[in-house]
Amino acid sequence: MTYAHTTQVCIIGSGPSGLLLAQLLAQAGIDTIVLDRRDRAYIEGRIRAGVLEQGTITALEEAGVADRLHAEGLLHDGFDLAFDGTRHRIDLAALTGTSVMVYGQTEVTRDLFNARTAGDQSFFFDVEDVVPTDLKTDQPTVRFRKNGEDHVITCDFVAGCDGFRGVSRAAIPSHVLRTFERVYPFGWLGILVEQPPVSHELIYANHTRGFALASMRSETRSRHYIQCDLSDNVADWPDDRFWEEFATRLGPDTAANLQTGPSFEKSIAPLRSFVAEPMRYGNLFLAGDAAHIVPPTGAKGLNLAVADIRLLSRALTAHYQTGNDDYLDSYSETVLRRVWKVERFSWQLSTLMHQFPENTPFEKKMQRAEFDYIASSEAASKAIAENYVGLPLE
Ligand code: RFL
Ligand code: PHB
Repeated sequence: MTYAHTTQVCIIGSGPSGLLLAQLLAQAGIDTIVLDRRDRAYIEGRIRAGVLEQGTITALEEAGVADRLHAEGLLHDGFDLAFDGTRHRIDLAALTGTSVMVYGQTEVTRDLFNARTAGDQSFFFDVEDVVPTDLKTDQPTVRFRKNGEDHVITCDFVAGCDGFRGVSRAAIPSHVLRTFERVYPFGWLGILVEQPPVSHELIYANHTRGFALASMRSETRSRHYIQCDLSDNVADWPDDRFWEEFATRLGPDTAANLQTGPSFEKSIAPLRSFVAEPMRYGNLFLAGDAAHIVPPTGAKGLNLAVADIRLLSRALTAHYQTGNDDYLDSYSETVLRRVWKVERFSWQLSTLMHQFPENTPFEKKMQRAEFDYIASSEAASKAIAENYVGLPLE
């Protein structure tokens, strides 16, 4: 037997994109069903992004889920770029009049889950074999299996919020979809540790031995990263080895403030730039990592996903409340214009701040000259700052 469901918008994926869309649409009185192949505990446990742009904070405020963020988030007025031990502060507040907030993706996700009532039947977790079909019709369907039983959802729209490895993007025929990709020849090894931050702001460091980032989640919890080889495993990096390498890359002056301790999370993430065009196919709309990936150097992945959702929720709300489809029709083009600018920034900062195995001495000199230029030019610092705090929505 097949269980049949009907809704207005079927949302595939309950990461930050899918959860925020569900919340914003619910506020507009639009009915949704959200599917995820994982469960809530797994989704909340994924340690990922840590820096929120002002636009992301505004979106979370509009969604009614910003109380804890304002109580517990850390406002940052700047961050440091460091090159072989020389530090240059990017003064976000002075250069742009805006700050960013340090508040983990795990917390954003938990706040969004809490806003939806527990046991809400518009969520299906642990689903398998999700297949969106009939996307070019005005009655798309999404089939899936749960606990060995078949389900089919009939809807008006499908929102593909299922991340980079989801099924939504793959449902767009290859003659329609164009993809653009750059895979970087290294990864980031990240640890979480119950120790105070090295400095009260983030430090992105390029050292001859590779990149390092000193970040945080609170006044007592730090998140640190180092560039590692793609072939490395977590087991290759016991805590002692991590701390020694991290301290070396930060340089002695900064490392003097480093407090080490046992890590309680350690993972390796590859770095990738990726964009899929278009972000609409019939009544399927892609958002977040399902359509684009940035390397984490500019802290843009989560913020970009939230920007997509603000535009998608506006478009769907206009459709249901006024019958106006202009925003739906311009969604892909509007979003992609901004996506490419953010891709450019993330790629530029990644290119500046890492050691690339293929770099010749000339390219290393170019990196150093770019850093010296940024450090000596308010215009160059401002260009970094305005991208870091977040470009306008459109
Ligand atoms: P997500 O968070 O990947 O959520 C997608 C959801 O879809 C589900 N899913 C499916 N559900 C049903 N059927 C299927 N076939 C499905 N396939 C997948 C998944 O279980 C999941 O729950 O995408 P979303 O919502 O677009 O959010 C995007 C952000 O999560 C992402 O941009 C950032 O986390 C990127 N990112 C980072 N961004 C930063 O700004 N700073 C960081 O430090 C940072 N670190 C990271 C990251 C992404 C990582 N990934 C994707 C491997 C570190 C990692 C490891
Ligand atoms: C983090 O704290 O996880 C973080 C911060 C800034 C980045 C990337 C990751 O650019």
